[in-house]
Amino acid sequence: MFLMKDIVRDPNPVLRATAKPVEFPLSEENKQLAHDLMEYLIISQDEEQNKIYKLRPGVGLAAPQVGKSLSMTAVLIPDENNDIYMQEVLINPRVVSHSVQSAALSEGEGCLSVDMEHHGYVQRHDRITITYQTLDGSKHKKRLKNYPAIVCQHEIDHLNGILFYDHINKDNPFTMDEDGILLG
Ligand code: UDB
Ligand code: ZN
Repeated sequence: MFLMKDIVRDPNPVLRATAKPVEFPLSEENKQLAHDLMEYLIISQDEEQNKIYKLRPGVGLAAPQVGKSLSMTAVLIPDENNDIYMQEVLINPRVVSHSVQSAALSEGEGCLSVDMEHHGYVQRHDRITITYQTLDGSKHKKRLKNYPAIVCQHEIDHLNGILFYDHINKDNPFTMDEDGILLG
């Protein structure tokens, strides 16, 4: 299992590399990686277990964040009732289309790999369509909006060497597009 010490921190160059596509059938090593990424999220969101292992509760964790430059990310996204909205290991994910309308979390963003705080609105697309593969190699297409769309954009950015603060306007961190919406 992954612990906080295994999570690579900015400015490690692996966080700025373009992740390699994952090939199918999945190697045993990559199956284990997929399992371990999701395991981190599950344990980190469990109030008893995250205390024991001192894990920071995460909604997404991408392979480059554990030092593997591979196009794979796990997401475990709760809904308003704290039920599971989306639990998936996304392999070779891509944003294939997106809304013109932008969105940002009103509280800004953080990252398990970024220890420094960066205040400001992280402007993203409010709605996206992604394609990805799952563990068995099957191909999927999914439409996402609002918070789940933000999380998936943050994670897919990791596979392209992009960190959340790259999207914050340097001169005016709290600017938003004309018709952009604030979430949360
Ligand atoms: C997070 N957590 O996981 F709904 F368990 C952030 C951190 C950086 C503050 C740990 C988070 O948003 N909290 C959260 C929300 C829940 C349930 C829960 C925890 N990430 C993931 C990350 O760094 N992935 O690379 C940062 C988020 C900022 C916007 C989307 C992802
Ligand atoms: Zn992150």
